[in-house]
Amino acid sequence: MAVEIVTVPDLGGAESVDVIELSLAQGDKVAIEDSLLVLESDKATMDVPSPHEGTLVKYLVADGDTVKVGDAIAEIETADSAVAVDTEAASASAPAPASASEKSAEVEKEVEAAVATKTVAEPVAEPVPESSSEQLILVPDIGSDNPVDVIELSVAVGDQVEEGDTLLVLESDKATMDVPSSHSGIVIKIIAAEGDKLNTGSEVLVLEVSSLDIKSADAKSSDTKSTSIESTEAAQAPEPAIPAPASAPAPKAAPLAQSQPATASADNEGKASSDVYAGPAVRLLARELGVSLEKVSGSGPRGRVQKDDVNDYVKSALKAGPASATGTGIPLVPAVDFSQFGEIETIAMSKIQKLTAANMQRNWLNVPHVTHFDEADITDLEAFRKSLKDEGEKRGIKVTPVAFLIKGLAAAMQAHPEFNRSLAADGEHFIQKRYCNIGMAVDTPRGLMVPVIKDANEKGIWDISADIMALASSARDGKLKPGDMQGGCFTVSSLGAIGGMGFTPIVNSPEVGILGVSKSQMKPVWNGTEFVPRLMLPLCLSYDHRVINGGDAGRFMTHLVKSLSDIRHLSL
Ligand code: CAO
Repeated sequence: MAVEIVTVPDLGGAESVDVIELSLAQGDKVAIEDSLLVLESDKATMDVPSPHEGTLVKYLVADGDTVKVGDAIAEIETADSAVAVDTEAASASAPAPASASEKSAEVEKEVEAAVATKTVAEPVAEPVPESSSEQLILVPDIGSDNPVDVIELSVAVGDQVEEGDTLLVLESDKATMDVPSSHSGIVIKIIAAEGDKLNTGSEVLVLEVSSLDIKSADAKSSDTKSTSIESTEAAQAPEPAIPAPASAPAPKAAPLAQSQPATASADNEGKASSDVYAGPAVRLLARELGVSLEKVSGSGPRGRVQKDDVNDYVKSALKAGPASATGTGIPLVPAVDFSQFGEIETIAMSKIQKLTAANMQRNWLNVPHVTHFDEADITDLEAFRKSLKDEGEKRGIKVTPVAFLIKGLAAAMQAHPEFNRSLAADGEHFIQKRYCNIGMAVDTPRGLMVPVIKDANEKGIWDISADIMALASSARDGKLKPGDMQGGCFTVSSLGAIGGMGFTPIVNSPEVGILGVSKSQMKPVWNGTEFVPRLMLPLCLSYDHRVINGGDAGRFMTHLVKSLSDIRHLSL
């Protein structure tokens, strides 16, 4: 065990900087490269990564202190006493710290680039012939050989930009920087794209500039002392974007306490993410979590977004549930205290009821439903079914209309295979199933269960009826096995024994269709010359309109109605 003192690394020319955030708490475990604290000059904000692994004993500075290179900032208790305190010493010491020192050296280099950008590269423009009106803008010296990400393009083709306007925002894992325009002009071509990795000298965009603007930019560039930008066509150096946005006072002009209470939170709604006041580590975290920084309120000094703000944003998004996480913005139903209106009892939902509730809500929200209504003349089917009664008693099988429905559905699905599809997870493919399993909703005391009749297309009425009986009784007795409820392609929900004229069942996604069946009734039907009494069965087909069109549904239902009305079709 040893206690190591961490000091302020090379600030790349900045004489002193402010401590604006202590990233850890006393006693926290710290890994190499974890941010210990955040420093801010008037040009950049930078995380100071830990060169050691261990436990934070204490900070030797406080939020708001001004520090300079070499100042002690924290004590870290390490297991390995060989770890050196400063990065140069570290590079000359043990192998483990060597990797830290390499990284620290890299960090220093990038910090230098971020902090000292003004000295590295004041506005520089290439000598351009007076007649030229197109200006190719390149990435200036970014102070590192490592490519950096384009995280935001701040202009579009056709935009008028003024000299100094931000053209795009670059980000390494240690610093974020704006690339300002070296000229005024109109953007006529954008070469770089968001997500590209760029190096010093990479092409950014082309501006159309007036020759006057070119001369004025040249005049400025001739005063420049820059030595790093070799390209004659480079834009002016990147301005660190992390410092406070224009509205926030610079630290030296207005100390934190005077500008805004530290507890104030900044509403970043409506800002571009590059305009949000946040450090590189926070930006990296937000990117990793897929959080748009402009949606996060900053609770740090001057509204700076901190890691906790990003984490809190994610937590509240998750708490709000899938509806709001997926952006559907479903408002919550307010909780009501019903006891104020009379006596109440709170009843715990069964596991099945909870699952059903979640599945119904998921399917209702995800599937664009349409319900198609029709009725089948089952007068002959019913006469035939009744004729099977004696045979059924001998076999111990009761045949109900549901068996014919399942048989009819399997045939209709074979004739119209789009009803035996699912939408692939990528939303760009259909999965066509070559098997045909039909789920059957069963009303049980514990809730709704949907066992599956396997290979319904290969079974006759006796086998299907036997399956219905066995599965319905297992469901009611709570004896269904998980395999009994898996692999369904389509569902039938029969309320025929209960009543009703029709209903709109909810598709059991990822299936694409469900057939609701209501109670058959004798109705007067016009046969062309007279009204005759016929037993009519109401059918309600709900389907996923992402996969099934209205025409498909009409053809499917017509096929089904025809085969139920004349069951000889089922034998074809
Ligand atoms: N019209 C008129 N009578 C019908 C009928 C219909 N559409 N369907 C069935 N029947 C009659 C049968 O003819 C039978 O009567 P008989 O005994 O006189 O012949 C009786 O109803 C049988 O009913 P059942 O419910 O015992 O059997 P079933 O095969 O018709 O249905 C099952 C099985 C499991 C589908 C059913 O019991 C069930 O649980 N249905 C509820 C489904 C449900 O809850 N859906 C809603 C889901 S969304 O909330």
